Amino acid sequence: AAGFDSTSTLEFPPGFHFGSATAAFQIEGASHEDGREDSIWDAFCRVDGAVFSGHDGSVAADHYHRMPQDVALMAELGLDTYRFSTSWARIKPGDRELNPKGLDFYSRLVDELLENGISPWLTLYHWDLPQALGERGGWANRDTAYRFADYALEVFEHLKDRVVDWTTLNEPWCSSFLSHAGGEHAPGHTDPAEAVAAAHHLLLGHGLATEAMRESAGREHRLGITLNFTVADPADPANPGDVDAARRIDGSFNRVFLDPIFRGQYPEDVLGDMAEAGLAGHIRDNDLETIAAPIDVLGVNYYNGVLVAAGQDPQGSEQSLVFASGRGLPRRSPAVGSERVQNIDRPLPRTAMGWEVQPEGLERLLLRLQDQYTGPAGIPMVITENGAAYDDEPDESGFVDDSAGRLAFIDAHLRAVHRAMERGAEVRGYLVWSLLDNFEWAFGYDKRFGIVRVDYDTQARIPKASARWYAQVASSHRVPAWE
Ligand code: GBH
Repeated sequence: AAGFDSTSTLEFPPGFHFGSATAAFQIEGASHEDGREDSIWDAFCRVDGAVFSGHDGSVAADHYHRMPQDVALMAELGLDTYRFSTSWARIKPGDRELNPKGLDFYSRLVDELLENGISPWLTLYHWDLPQALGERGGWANRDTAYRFADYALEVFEHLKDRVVDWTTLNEPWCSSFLSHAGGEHAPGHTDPAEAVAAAHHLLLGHGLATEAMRESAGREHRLGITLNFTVADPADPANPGDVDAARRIDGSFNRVFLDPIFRGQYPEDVLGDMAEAGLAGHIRDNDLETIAAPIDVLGVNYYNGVLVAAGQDPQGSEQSLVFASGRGLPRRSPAVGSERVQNIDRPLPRTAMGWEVQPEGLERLLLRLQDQYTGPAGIPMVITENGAAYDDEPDESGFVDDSAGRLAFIDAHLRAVHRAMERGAEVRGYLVWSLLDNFEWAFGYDKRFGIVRVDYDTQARIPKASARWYAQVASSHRVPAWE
């Protein structure tokens, strides 16, 4: 792997989990079968210009109909953990009565996994809010937090006999700032005031759900949340403006969620940065106690870091943190309170998403979380997502040799995890994003993150070189030296 030290073989402890991750809307399809109703993403996909080429989730990787084969594939690859999400719109469509057929799909999935020796890791919310709740304001409406806790408890009651690992939310930063301020994700709004409301209500929903599930849980259950992290470094560490830019990005991406969850308070500087958007106005008595309900594990999603400098208000400029995805909807910076920050390009390799490949950022992130958050709380971390999109070029048989891209990326990040563990970070597992090529949100099927290729014409699954390599890693608990 060019640029990374990959010359040694690394051993992971025997109990370390190697698995993969997916999300309901990105792979299932069958969007109106067996009582599933619209989610905000089904509706967003119908908005002109919202998703690349008008792609939608109606078929996706057809996992709803191919679930047993997909589980068999994971077993063949020797993966011991599978992180999936349940679709709220399938289980409790439109916030009505429980839909038994929707729930039954996940019950069968769990059985299938257990029969194949794979531990289910269940995420309750990976962005597919029922559209009926979206129409009532979605996460900007405080009531959605209570509806989420109701739904979470119902799923928990039905599957807690077989599922040990529970995650409330996947990446609340995306469901608040990217969705309500950045305009990039459903519902595609560009209102900072709405985004801070959504962020607080997502945290509240997480706390309420955690409290409800804890009440009903046994000692074996592990409850947690998954956050996405952006590691921000100042372009010039001696320039106070650049240092402040990095502080703001850290605040508006990372600490705005970490501090309420682990310390029961929003950081003062973040409250200040988000004062204009009105963050503090949403906090009611006891909210922060609820949000700080103890958790058992922190899910860490890491893709990239950024180098930042003080800048002008980036509205409409090239220099903002707004991702250059080239679609037609109005956008603004998702980084509420950090608008006057500019992104500085580094001479680093990039993935097909344009994200810089910076494995060393993951090492520092894990050590920092261990030191400041999870360590003091006495809980471990699991990498619940890490992976990369590359422009795959299949041969005639559909095989993709991604050894110089995705495989090298995963190799380098596993090495970073290993270094962090050697230096004291308690990391219990690594779940690669993703098992299958899938619906990459606003990018539709144009970006492929799978270690297994999906041929969208035939729905054939073809393991890429990275999948074969990862299978070796999982079975040997070793990352082999690069040849
Ligand atoms: C995850 O989100 C999702 O959980 C998953 O569903 C998705 O398919 C997967 O990643 C791949 O996208 O450098 O400032 O431009 C990713 C969250 C947040 C990661 C924004 C990259 C870029 C920030 N992303 N981040 S910046």
